[in-house]
Amino acid sequence: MIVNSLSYENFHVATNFYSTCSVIAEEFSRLYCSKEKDLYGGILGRTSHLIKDYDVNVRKQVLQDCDILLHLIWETINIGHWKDVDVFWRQLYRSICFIKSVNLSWDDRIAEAILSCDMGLIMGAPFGEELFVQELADFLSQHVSIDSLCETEHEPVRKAEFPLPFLSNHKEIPQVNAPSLEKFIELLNPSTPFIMKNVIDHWPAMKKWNPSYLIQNHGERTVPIEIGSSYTSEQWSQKLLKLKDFIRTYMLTSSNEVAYLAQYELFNHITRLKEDITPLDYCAVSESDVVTNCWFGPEGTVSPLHHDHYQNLFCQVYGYKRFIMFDSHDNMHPHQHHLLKNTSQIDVESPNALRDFPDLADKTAWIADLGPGDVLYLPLHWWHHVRSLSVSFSVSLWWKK
Ligand SMILES: O=C(O)CCC(=O)C(=O)O
Repeated sequence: MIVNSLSYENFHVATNFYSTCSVIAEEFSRLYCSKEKDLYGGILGRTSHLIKDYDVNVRKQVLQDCDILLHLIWETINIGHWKDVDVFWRQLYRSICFIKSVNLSWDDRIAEAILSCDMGLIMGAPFGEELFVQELADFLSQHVSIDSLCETEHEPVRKAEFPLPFLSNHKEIPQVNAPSLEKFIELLNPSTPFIMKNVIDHWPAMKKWNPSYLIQNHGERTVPIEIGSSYTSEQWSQKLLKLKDFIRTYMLTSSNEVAYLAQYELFNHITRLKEDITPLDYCAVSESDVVTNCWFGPEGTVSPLHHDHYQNLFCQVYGYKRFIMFDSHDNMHPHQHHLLKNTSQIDVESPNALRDFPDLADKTAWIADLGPGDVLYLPLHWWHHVRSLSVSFSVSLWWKK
């Protein structure tokens, strides 16, 4: 049992998680009994009862109940369109994953317990649990031993030589050293990109985040990974992978496939990582909550030319990336399909780009090669094509003004 090998303080933490489970199961069983009066309410009622009794012998039964419920809910949440699924099912899914995880951890099945939390975080929805699931996963992943192989030794990252595409007009991006907030607001005025230096150098992430650190500290965590050279390609797919397997397969060994942890709110999932960054004062200008996404992948990831409905402060923490950008007013021939309306049909790296889209010759490509510590300001709706020139970890801060 994990608690036997841990301190009193951790025993206390684990016990708290356990009693929280009983409250959650009871609450859901009450909701279900009134909402559907069916199987779910019945099983949950029994689960909450079993948890309350807090008897080692009932854990097997609780785990069985959890598996039955997860199986049933899985079917419900995966039928039809994801957006049409009542959030209630996803909340229930996350809460059962939590209960299952606590029970597994009491049996010292730590890797399975972490996986259960992660499944709840990825497929489920928050149920007002104030980060219980994230905390449990963080707590457990500090007590799981990751086999430390020599391959995880950290080596300095090198930037690949990648030829610039043949585009008629290039423009270098201006650089500015750690501007004050007032200066930053002034710089926003022409609505053109610029790079800020020395604004994130103090982030602990700048020293910590590298493949070896991430394997050793968060390797057991499961995350959604995109497979394929770009989201517009036909072979594109998604899978759930443990961070250690993602890194080992796609970054530490050569692979024919490109895989990318792309545009993912990783800090809502692995909350401990959030301690490694500090919010930027510049985001104070935002009129709504800042959306923080992580982008982690090997050399060769490509985000095809597209634009977003946000202003962006793109923070390059580890490795190198190349941005090729065009003004928001340029017609970059977006796809017709409503799902790809923000994505251009132009592959700016293709040798045929100018032949296929001759008006590209009239447009200016703003090019920025970002390295560790660089923060790029990318204005609202500016088109951008992004390629990683090494293993790379970036954090984008999307905001509105
Ligand atoms: O880094 C990337 O691959 C794409 C980044 C991006 O599109 C964004 O931050 O909006």
